[in-house]
Amino acid sequence: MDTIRLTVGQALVRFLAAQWTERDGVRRRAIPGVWAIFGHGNVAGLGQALEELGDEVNLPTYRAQNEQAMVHAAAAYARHADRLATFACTASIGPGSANMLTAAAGATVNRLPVLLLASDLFANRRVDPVLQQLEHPLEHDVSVNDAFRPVARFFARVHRPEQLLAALPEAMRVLTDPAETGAVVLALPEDVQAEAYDWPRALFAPRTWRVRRPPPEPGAVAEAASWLRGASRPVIVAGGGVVYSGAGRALAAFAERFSLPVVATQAGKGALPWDHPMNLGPVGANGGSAGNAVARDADLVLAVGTRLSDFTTASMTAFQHPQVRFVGLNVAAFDAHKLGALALVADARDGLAALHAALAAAGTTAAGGAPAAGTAFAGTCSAYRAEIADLKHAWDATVDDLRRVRQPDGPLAQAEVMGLVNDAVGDEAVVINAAGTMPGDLLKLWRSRDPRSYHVEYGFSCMGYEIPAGLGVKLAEPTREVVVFIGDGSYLMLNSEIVTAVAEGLAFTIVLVDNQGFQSIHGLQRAVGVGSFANERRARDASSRRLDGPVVRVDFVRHAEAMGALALYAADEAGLRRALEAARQSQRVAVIVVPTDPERRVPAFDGWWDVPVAEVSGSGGVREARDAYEGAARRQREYRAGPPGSAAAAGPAHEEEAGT
Ligand SMILES: Cc1ncc(C[n+]2csc(CCOP(=O)(O)OP(=O)(O)O)c2C)c(N)n1
Ligand SMILES: [Mg+2]
Repeated sequence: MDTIRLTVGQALVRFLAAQWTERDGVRRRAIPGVWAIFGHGNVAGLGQALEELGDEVNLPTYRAQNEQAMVHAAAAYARHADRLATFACTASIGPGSANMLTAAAGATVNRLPVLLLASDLFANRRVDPVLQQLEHPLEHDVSVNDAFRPVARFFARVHRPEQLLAALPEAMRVLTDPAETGAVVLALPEDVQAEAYDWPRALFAPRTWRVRRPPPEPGAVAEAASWLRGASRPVIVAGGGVVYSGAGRALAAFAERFSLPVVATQAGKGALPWDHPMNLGPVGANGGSAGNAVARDADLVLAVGTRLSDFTTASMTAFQHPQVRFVGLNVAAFDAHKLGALALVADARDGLAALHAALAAAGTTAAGGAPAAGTAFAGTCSAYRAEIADLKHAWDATVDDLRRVRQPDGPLAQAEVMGLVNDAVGDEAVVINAAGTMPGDLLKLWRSRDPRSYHVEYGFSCMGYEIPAGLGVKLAEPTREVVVFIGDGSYLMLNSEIVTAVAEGLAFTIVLVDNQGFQSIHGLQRAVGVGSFANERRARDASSRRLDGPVVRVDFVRHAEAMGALALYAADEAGLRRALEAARQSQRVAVIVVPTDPERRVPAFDGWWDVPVAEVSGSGGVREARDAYEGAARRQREYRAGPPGSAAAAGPAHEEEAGT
């Protein structure tokens, strides 16, 4: 056999550089780069290999400030690249690798590929314990990296070099499979990384991973089409899967042809342009008036590419029609079957095209052999269409009104800030956010034109995702304008990748909304009957002994400036306009600090979120909140058992008798 002698680190570098993905005839590098923070666990292994071979094979190394952040950056890159490419991340043993854990879970929750090369303790155990080794008294092979197992979609500890021959193809298969993807972890002992082996040369030949578009089962398509034809108030819920599969055009064509309203989740927003006549805006706990109205009365919900999280279902209260039925179109069977749905396990784009064709065909036969109406399905009835148009019109007017600046002299309301920023950067810039009050407000108020222009991580809603995601998106599409919205709380948690943006010359705008604390949770806290407690950024008061003293002032402008950013303060409307202009002209990362009034909040539009309130309490406020909670929870529905009487409906045409 033709072999080449390389260390495990060198073999990994050569292998990763040779991996490609292909979809719809477009081929691209699967792993175009590596994020790294070195320590003794990887500096002599993978670090040596990246230095010696990285340039030769065109696998550049990016040096982050925080391991969690580099995994966020990789996940954001993958999301912006429709999951067709991602970064590898190498971290040292112990704390370095453990720091990747949070973002690994975030990637898996959001169904985004990231390849984590976590360094591990000596396989040969000549040194035991090595610095930073977790010593388990009973299980000698346990390390901190075992904590990745529940959050990873694939995990392999490579004790011997030749194990890579089995592990690498599995890792690539999971990374490039749209249904299985998530965090892939290779735990690499410090000694093994530097160990040499005679590898078959074929391992390093270019290899292309075809990203599959599984077709739907014809029987399921026919049944779903017959359900749609029979529905009088159907609605489509568009999730992230619509975006990743590039199904925007198929969705628009389908919705237009049959006059089907479309509502969006956080990951699906942007699948249709905001001003598309069938786009009724967001649905669920953070939904708008139009989206939640059609959802409430829908008798058929076609859920496409969505995980149907509690925010989408408004904690199981969004869909109130007594006979509501669900069709789940999803590449992952796990998601397609949620809410007792008729499952179409398929690629979103091809699944929609199949449904489109089935509905358009004349004389479609309904499931179970019952003939449907003999003519082609023209779409929903005119009364429903008129209702859709009215709802859309009213919702657009509400958004205009919420964004309108009422207090130009400041402090601005968050909604006003969003309107001003959106107007300045347009609807094609990428907006990024993840946690706090902003995801809900952006979902309602931000206007995006295309699927990549809205990037809010709301699967894990991980504080600290925001700025690293700016790096990831900028690396994925350097020419597109990027605006990162970040709260003061998230900024204080993870701001250090500003230094990386400076080092890499990545210019984007960070809008830091300073409302002096964790105001989302502060609002929630008061809604569940608890008073203000440990959420605002306040000093400990000497007499109350609580954190209700004066606000702790933080000079965010000087802080950002100290890291090398262009830093600006925008106290009012005119100031924000000026700062946005300066930031957009800037060749380096810019931070605009905007103080806002936390009490001028965006209202809810019939959206509810289940946050259980204390069942007993000495506080009247808590007891009142509990009563309100119990009242609201009565609207929760159990969808998974199926609509009432559904078992008797359309059974199969022919049933085989059970064997006797
Ligand atoms: C890593 C992490 N820890 C805790 C939370 C829970 N949490 C959600 S929002 C929030 C406060 C965010 O504060 P800030 O960034 O200032 O945004 P604001 O709520 O004020 O809009 C917290 C603590 C989280 N989402 N992520
Ligand atoms: Mg805040």
